[in-house]
Amino acid sequence: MEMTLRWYGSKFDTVTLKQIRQIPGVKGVITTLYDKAAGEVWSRDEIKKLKDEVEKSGLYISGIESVNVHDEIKTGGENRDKYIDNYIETLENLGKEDIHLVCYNFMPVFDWTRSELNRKRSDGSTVLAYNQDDIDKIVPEKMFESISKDMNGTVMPGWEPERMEKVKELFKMYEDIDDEKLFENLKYFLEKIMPVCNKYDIKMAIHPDDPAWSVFGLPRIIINKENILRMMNMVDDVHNGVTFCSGSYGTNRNNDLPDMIRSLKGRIHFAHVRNLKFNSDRDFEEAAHLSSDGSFDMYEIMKALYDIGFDGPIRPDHGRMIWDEVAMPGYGLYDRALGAAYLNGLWEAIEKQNK
Ligand code: CS2
Ligand code: MN
Repeated sequence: MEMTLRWYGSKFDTVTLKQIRQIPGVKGVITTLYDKAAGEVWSRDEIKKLKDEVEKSGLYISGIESVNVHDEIKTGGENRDKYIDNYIETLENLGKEDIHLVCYNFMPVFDWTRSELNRKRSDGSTVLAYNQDDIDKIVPEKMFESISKDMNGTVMPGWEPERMEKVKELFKMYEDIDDEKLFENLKYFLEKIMPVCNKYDIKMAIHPDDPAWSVFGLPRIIINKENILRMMNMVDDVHNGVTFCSGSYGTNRNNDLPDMIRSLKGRIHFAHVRNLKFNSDRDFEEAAHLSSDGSFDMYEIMKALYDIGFDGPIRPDHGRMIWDEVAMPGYGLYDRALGAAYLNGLWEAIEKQNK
């Protein structure tokens, strides 16, 4: 296991590399070229510049989150081959710069969906939250407006203004796409990119849909054990793997997280570990990482990762906003640093117990 933190780049992140370097046990960052639109080629120069900047601070790049997949690829549109070629070129440039992990998602239109970005908890911290009744009242096209006023002046992944201007068009693109078609399009994409992944040993790690069910009538497929095993088997290559995100799979309470981890042995290339607190079946909020603050047994999650011999990067995911920090919701420094320290502590204990 390698503890990392997500970093959006000096132009976008309120957290600095210097701060990340001071979190005990964190040596790697998970980063991205945040201003690249889905479908654009990442040049070798741009990647090299990012890499140099990270390395100058005493850290290194553990992986990319995300190289976003264009909607033409997800919908199997007539331009998909062009965008897949661009994606391959980006992977090739990443490979040449010695980067071997790419997280991506295959969610239609919206990335993760939440009904609130600043829900106040009893300790005064604020968190991202999801309430199904509130979501049911939202017109999807208006979703961006409600999200954008809570972004604390930042741009959140998947909620870029340029993208949301086109939200109507985007919905239209998915009109005829159901789960089966989405699976087919994912398979087509994966088959095309596997050769370059094999050549440069790039592990693709698909991020689950969050929440792990259909929202606004859009298809969602990376939601449970059955589907993720289907996805791995349909392109049976070790480079076709997963990001295990406890907070995303965990939105569906039928998902047994430790069991899922065990059945994905060898194919989990990246892990996001965070806790959720369920207030009811239709309402949850993002809790502190500590087990007792939420609904998950974080020890069992870390133990399952340990038991399958997981040796990839792991990162605390969405933190609470605490200590008056102003940052991108979910991506402040303080609570994610606490999360990293806690997860490191669990790991050390599990490791020592097993020796
Ligand atoms: C999210 C996503 O849960 C998460 O990690 O913040 O934005 C995630 O980074 C993407 O879906 C991965 O492509
Ligand atoms: Mn995640």
